Amino acid sequence: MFVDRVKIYVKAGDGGAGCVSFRREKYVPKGGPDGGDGGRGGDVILEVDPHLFTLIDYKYKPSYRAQNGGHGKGKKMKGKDAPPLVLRVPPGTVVKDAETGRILADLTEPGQRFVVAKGGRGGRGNVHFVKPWRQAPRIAEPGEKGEERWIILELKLIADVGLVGLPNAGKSTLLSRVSHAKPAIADYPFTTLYPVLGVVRVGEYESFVMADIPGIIEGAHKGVGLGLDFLRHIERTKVILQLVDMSGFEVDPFKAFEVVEKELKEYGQGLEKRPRIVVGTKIDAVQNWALVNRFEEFVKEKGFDFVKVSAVTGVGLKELVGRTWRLLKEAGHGQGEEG
Ligand SMILES: Nc1nc2c(ncn2[C@@H]2O[C@H](COP(=O)(O)OP(=O)(O)OP(=O)(O)O)[C@@H](O)[C@H]2O)c(=O)[nH]1
Ligand SMILES: [Mg+2]
Repeated sequence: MFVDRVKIYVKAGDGGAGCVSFRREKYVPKGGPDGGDGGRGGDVILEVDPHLFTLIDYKYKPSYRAQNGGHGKGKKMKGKDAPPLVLRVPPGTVVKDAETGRILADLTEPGQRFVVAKGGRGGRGNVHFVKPWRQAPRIAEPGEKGEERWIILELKLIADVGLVGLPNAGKSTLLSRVSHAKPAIADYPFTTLYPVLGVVRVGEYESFVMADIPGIIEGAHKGVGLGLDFLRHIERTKVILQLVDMSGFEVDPFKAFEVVEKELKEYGQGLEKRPRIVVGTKIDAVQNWALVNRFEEFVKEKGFDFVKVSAVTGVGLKELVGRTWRLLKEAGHGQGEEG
């Protein structure tokens, strides 16, 4: 199962208490104070693990507590510092404060860390409280409380290129043809229920990541179908490929184009202004070429590049990858990422 939004509770460890203690030695009836400090409570840390792709682990366990620091002891012994509690998250995890909705961190790089709740400092032992007028202090500090908060983890996948289109447009089939990804493919709408990423090779050394998301239908931005939630996963993409079924069996391409265009707009993140290529799919099964030609003109008038492909015969796939790559380059792909 794919989970891309969870609400969890995190609590850092409390600091250990400082100790009240006095030296006991032979022949020294009243030894001085020797109570040690408490140890630090453990932080709760989020860390990006590049091998994770979902937040599913957090769905079933919504609460996390780091250990408390050890209490101080006699003979000036300091309590043990508690280890941090490290929670692994997939790349692309946005961390929000559940109460205010404020974004606390956007975790994208493998190994990137964020302290989401800070452990409490240990309390000072009674050795620190000696004053000229108070040689035998019976006081020590309690440990500081560890921070606690409710947070929302929201996954926005990191991909360079996003595939959008009506259900059945051929998105998953395309991804399976240009990458090693094995998304579910079937002859009915809403086959894809969660995003799938694939790496598309361009030549020998270069590649980009393509995201297949569930089909979009009219009203997706209002929560109809599956589309709304998943548009989030193309928020980070630099290029959008809009797939339109050209076979003419089921859908009118003009209508198909407008529906998706509208949903991209309504989503509200400027997705409709992203560099985009319109891809005419299932070109091997075209019923009405006049319709295809009219649609091509319509798309070009709108200022988009148009590529005709067939995942069955392979026609146009190479060209599509090439043009996508060029558009990515223009959008600044790969800059500063080498080395
Ligand atoms: N003839 C032909 N059929 C295709 C082509 N590409 C996809 N199909 C068929 O179209 C149907 C839908 O393909 P999918 O790749 O599952 O479509 P999708 O856009 O991922 O659909 P959802 O996941 O429901 O949004 C399947 O039966 C595919 O075999 C193509 O190039 N030519
Ligand atoms: Mg699909």
